[in-house]
Amino acid sequence: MGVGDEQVIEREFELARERYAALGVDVDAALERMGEIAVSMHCWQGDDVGGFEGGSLSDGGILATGAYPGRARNGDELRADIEQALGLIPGRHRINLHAIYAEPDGGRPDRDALEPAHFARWIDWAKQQGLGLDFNPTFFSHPRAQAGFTLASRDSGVRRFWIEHGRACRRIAAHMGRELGTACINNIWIPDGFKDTPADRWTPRRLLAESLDAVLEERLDRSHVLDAVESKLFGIGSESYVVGSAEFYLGYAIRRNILICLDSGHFHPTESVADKLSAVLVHLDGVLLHVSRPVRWDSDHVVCFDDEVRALAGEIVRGGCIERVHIGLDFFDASINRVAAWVIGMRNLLKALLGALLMPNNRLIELEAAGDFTHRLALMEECRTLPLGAVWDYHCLRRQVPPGRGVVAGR
Ligand code: RNT
Ligand code: ZN
Repeated sequence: MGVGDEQVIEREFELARERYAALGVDVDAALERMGEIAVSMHCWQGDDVGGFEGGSLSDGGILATGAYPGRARNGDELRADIEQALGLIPGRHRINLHAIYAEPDGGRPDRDALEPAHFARWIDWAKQQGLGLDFNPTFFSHPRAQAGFTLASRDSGVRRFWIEHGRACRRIAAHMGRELGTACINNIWIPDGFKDTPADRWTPRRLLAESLDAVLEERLDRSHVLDAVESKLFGIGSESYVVGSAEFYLGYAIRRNILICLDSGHFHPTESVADKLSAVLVHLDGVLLHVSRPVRWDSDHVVCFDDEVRALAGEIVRGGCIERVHIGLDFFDASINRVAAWVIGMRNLLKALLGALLMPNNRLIELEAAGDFTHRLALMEECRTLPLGAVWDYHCLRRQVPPGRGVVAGR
């Protein structure tokens, strides 16, 4: 990127600004708002959801495929890779951790014995980098998850172990939130389910509700930790029945006034997660998003700048709910450069948000309210080819990260 390139980007930006202004869109205001958006980048893309426990790969319906070299093998490597990715992503963001990324000094505490101190390196690093942290208990990749059931297990010993893990993780998350001065979201996803048709769909769900109540029993300050529960349609080994289904967790989240986590890979392929925001936010204070890209099934591909992601961004912006929607990414692709996977996914999501901020949203809503659906469609379609790329490149330039042409240059 030379000075000449920068001048071209600035010229293109000026033209784009005029084009948007003609539609009543304030580009400067949109760029200002972009500076306030923090997306939670998932650490697990950096090592194929491996973690640092040294155990075997996931046993819980999670699988990263591919053999691209360079998987991070420890905390220092993972943090260095994250730093490299963040250096190519405009804005100030958050990092989403899992319990398997603990770094205890000597010894290997089991999951039920994890403590805030085991995450001291992450917390110190986050402070130094000015990053918020989010957290997840890890209910998979463990001998006690191998039978396919954790919090909903019929075995009370297994259940108790995972309840203790859940409790420990909430305390760790609250500690992170307190230390970093920004609430840490603690998201619960469990793999529990049946491969084949169950005879009793009721008992596991009753047990899960009881276990969750036990996990959430301790009162913790909501300015430090926010609890979330994540549903799923099916997974590997839970093709016929998932205990924590969408209805189960939506009901639970409403009853307990916690967040629901909507993962864009966890619904029927024709369902729109964008449509769900306005439905659940009527009843809940907030939502956690796991933005992902399903391909035929929940295959966790890198987020693309596709219609689904753009629709999601459009709903967040037009709904004026950006403060209530906590945005995180969730994908793991081991077949391409892992740092690039983060960069591409994060940039696509941010670009979609910028695109949504640059829509003539008030005009569209007015047209709809006036019953002018013809004009609404015409304007929506016209917006698809507005010069978003020019504004995006300028945004990147101002935030001191490579613009689009800079990211792919040299290859
Ligand atoms: C699994 C869920 C869950 C995980 C991460 C690693 O289907 O999407 O969010 O991907 O916690
Ligand atoms: Zn997820």
